[in-house]
Amino acid sequence: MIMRMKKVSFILLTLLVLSSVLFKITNIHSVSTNPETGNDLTPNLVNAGEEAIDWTMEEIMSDTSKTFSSFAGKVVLIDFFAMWCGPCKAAMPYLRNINDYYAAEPDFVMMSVDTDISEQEAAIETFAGTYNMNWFIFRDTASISNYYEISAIPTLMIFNQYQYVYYVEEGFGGEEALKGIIDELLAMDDKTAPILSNFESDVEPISILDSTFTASVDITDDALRFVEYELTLGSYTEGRKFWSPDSGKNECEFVLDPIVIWNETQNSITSATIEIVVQDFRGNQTTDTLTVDVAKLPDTTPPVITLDSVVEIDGDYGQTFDINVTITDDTMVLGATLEIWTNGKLNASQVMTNVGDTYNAKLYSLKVGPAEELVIKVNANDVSGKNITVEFNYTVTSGAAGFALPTIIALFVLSGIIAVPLQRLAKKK
Ligand SMILES: [Ca+2]
Ligand SMILES: [Ca+2]
Repeated sequence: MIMRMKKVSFILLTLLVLSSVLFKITNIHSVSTNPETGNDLTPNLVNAGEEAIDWTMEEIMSDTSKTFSSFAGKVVLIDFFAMWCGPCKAAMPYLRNINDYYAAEPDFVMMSVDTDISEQEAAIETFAGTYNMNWFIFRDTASISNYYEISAIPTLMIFNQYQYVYYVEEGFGGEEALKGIIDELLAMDDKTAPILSNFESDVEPISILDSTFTASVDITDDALRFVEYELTLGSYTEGRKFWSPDSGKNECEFVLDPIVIWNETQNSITSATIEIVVQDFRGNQTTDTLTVDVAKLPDTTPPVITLDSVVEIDGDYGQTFDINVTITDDTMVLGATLEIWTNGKLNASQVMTNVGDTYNAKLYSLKVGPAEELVIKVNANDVSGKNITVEFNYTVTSGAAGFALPTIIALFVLSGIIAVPLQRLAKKK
């Protein structure tokens, strides 16, 4: 019976804590300046793995100045709280349990940081007595909650012995979970640097037609602080950093712009390098470099454009034209636009959307008369910058929706060729 009562009250207390964990700060931390020193602090969304900021603040109960760097070598738990915060108060007995549990552990230290610096020292001392806070207490005069972008309290942060952020938790997730993380850090050896193997790309060679690829690597380590990739292709570089990833296989997808590959291969670049930097939570670092071939593909002809269909749809405010063309190229079409000209004037234009080789434009409410002669101009460019415009004559069917190819005559611009580069057309005008 007693056991059951204990269980029930434990569940109720847990529910109380969980139901109100995220209590939003509304009236503080809109400033990014330390109110006492006037120094600017740059707000910085913190990731597990990032370095801790050093600070100096006065510990309220002992009236002594402490710096964060003086706790190097210890696992540090910081509880961000305010006295007006109900969920913070609800978490205090559990924090007290954690502090008592590690009372004999020299490599652990706990502290509560009051995020509301309008709360006075004397009141905090009374509060500390009420909640048996027998650990370090600070008023956040160094604005570290601002630096770490704490937006809700309680927030708990755990730093490892090397002063890297190891864990961040909004709300209070539970005494046992926190003890599990602290134990993990106290037991962590992590003396050896990360070991890398099988660093490879799933595509080789990369080319303008095969420009998306994934670099992967097997990593062996106790705990990774970050994995960072930097790709270099001629003058082009692209970097990616993953904070605190799981140990094991690590992957990074690169989606290269075909134009970049085209330009670099024109400059006789034949390979890309990917440098990887991996660091563990002790600061041990391992690097490796992967070289991936890049193929230079010839691009000798401009895109070829054929008109597939023109469908007219009657509307109250004009005719809607739904136009499909097929565009192919010896390498890659980068984009296409369509224009409709009436009586030598531009009537409407649109960037075409595509699915595979089929490009579509849907132009709404065009003012065109029955049997009016239109010129449909389609411009396409390929990856090497070859640009072409093809013109098609079209006679409006005046409302009769349907496939209209029989009325289309391709306009000859040069003998034997139905298309010329746009620059040439422009010159003729
Ligand atoms: Ca290690
Ligand atoms: Ca081409």
